[in-house]
Amino acid sequence: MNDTTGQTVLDAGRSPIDAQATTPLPVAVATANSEPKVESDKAATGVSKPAVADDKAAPGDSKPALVGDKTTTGDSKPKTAGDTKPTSPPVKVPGGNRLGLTVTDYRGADSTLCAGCGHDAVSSHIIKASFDLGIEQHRVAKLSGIGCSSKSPAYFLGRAFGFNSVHGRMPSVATGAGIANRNLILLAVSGDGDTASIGLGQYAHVIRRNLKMVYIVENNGVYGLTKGQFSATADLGARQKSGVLNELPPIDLCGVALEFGATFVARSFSGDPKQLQPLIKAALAHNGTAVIDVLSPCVTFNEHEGSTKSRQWARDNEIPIHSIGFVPHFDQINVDYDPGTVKEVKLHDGSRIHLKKLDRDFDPTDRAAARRLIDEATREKLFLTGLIYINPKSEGFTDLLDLPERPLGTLPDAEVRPERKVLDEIMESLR
Ligand SMILES: Cc1ncc(C[n+]2csc(CCOP(=O)(O)OP(=O)(O)O)c2C)c(N)n1
Ligand code: SF4
Ligand SMILES: [Mg+2]
Repeated sequence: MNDTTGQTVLDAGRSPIDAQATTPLPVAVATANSEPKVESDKAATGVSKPAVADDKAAPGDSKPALVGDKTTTGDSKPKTAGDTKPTSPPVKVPGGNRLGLTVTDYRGADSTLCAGCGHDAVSSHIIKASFDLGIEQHRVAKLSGIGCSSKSPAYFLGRAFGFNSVHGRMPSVATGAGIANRNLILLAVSGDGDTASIGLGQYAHVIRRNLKMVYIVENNGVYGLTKGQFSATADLGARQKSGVLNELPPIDLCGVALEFGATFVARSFSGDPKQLQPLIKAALAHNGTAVIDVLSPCVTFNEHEGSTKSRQWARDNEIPIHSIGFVPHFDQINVDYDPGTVKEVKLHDGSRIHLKKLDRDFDPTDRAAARRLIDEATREKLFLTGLIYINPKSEGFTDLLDLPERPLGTLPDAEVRPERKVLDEIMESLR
């Protein structure tokens, strides 16, 4: 994922969504083929293709083009990971975003997941959020481990870079990528097995380091890929389809994230685009590890009565703690919220999160309140969703490391390899 061209990369340390119109990507040429029509809000129930919730764009069917694809118009020069170098202005496309791209350009390959899988709905929300923000895909590294959830990065942002790691080891790969190129937008998708079971140690340390990344857990309470065994997030008393009872208490991924020092903790449901899409946008703007624990039902192995991770259960039990809006820093629109009922959280890049109070008075910048909320949810068996905690002044790991402005991956050999003489001196000093 390194920039192998040695090009100068400008504006290191800018926000992922801060490169307004600096690096327009090639615009896909419409072809007569393939991509199904964009679906509306019902997001991926009964379809195996990530539908794009709330989409009004996508004129015509256009197949996503690869970076540097010869069939594209505009700037067809290949882009390198994290490159923020300005090129030509965006080509205006009806219904296009600030880069001149349509929502279709943010899709990936056709999904091979089961029809109705919650993970496809999450992919559709990532597509829509990235389109809305005008994310530059060549700056994105999609990261995952192993599982149905971890397969899903193939189904969104088809022009981005990607790395499918060993089971539970995605955070290490993300850390390496983020350090090698601080301009990368790290967008990780994991599962409850990948994160709460085999990967719990890695989850703890990436959060503790506060690596700037979006960490989405598609949580279905089971190991979907290996046919539905309980994971460590399965609720006490939950039953498998076969009737097997779970007798172990669950690990609450938001609760432990707070314990590990997380600076952004949210919980949502794959079938709630109005809440999940602004949360994904806020996570992309956050300077640190942004955890979003998403209840994402496995319709094949955990959709029966007795499951506490089914679509019906989530619909019947979801209690949003606020309604959430996100205004990116480049958008100057006025938000129509009554004063006194809204909490505004300003992020380091100037983006704003608006939280409209519902039935409870909750301040997501108060860590102790966040802990109480999670305790209450566990005690009362409530499925409370929304932004649970955020530290708007969070400092990401690469800020702490005193790295040079220029991404390490772009430094020439002469600057990263010590001369023979220097190595000899080090060896000598160790004798
Ligand atoms: C080291 C290792 N151990 C076990 C497995 C088998 N395995 C593959 S996926 C998986 C669990 C996936 O569960 P989860 O992360 O919840 O993803 P889901 O399929 O539910 O989306 C397991 C145990 C493996 N691939 N590698
Ligand atoms: S087995 Fe479950 S988690 Fe995997 S694709 Fe099917 S529905 Fe989704
Ligand atoms: Mg799972």
